[in-house]
Amino acid sequence: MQSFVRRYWLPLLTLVAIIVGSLLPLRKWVPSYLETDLTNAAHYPSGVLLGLLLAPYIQRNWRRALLVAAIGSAAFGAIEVLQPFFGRFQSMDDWIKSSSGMVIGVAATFVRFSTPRWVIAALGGVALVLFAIFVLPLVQTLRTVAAYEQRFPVLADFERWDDFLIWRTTGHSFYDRRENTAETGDAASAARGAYHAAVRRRSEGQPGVAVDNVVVDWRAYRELCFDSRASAEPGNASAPNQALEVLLADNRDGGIWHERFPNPAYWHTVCISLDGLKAADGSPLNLAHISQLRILGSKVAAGQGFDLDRVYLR
Ligand SMILES: [Ca+2]
Repeated sequence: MQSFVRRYWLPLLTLVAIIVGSLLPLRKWVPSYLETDLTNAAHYPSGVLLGLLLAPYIQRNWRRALLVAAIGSAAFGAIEVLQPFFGRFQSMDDWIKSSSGMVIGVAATFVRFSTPRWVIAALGGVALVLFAIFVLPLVQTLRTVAAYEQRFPVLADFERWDDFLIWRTTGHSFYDRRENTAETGDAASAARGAYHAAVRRRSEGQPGVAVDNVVVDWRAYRELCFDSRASAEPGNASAPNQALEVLLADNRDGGIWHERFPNPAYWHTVCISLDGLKAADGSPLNLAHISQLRILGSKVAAGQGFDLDRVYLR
């Protein structure tokens, strides 16, 4: 046993680190908007690493490789079973990520100079695709956070594609970046810049956009303002009666404020006083930790929606 530990201390230490990392209450140290992406991103590389570190034991022996893969998958399964007892989420997906990483790592230990090029290319290709699927969402989230913080207190102006990273559409909505035309060529539209976002529905229903999981303290600001208009597209019969519903949620369960505002078919600015906003249960909204802002239009036919430009705090 002692010689086993002495020989395989590195993979054993890695396994212990993976177990500890999987059971620590991450929420205490990691911002909530990063937790999911961060843990998702960690599973696959840790599996690959463990598989690779066991190369001295596997020694290109298929029976040992199968044994390592089986024991490794069982260990990752056991971690998922234990996680709820340590305040972490249990997920079949996580087990698949860790185990597929392990299988890739173990398979890579068989590669040598004489291995046919196409086998190496195929293995490398699969490893890269899995890496992209599991790890890139974290990179995307970090980019989003950086873009948001750089722009703050302007939450969107749709002059650059960054805003389309930050703002996601809700339900079956989609949106485009549209040029501001001469029709909006007044001083106010000049302040809005050259582009706006056209939020539309793929099928009948409420078009909408939301920004979430990006936490900057809003307490220093008095108002949330945004420029909008009902979709001016031909055949939009609902335009004169359109309304926009604005929803703000803080980091508490049920910490949600929402209200409806008329949205005529011409550009106008809506400003909402942040002073004294209350959640549904009557408690003040926590402006230090707004976790979501959602702007939803009235129910419209497919292809219809609303236009949105500068969303900002002041
Ligand atoms: Ca703009």
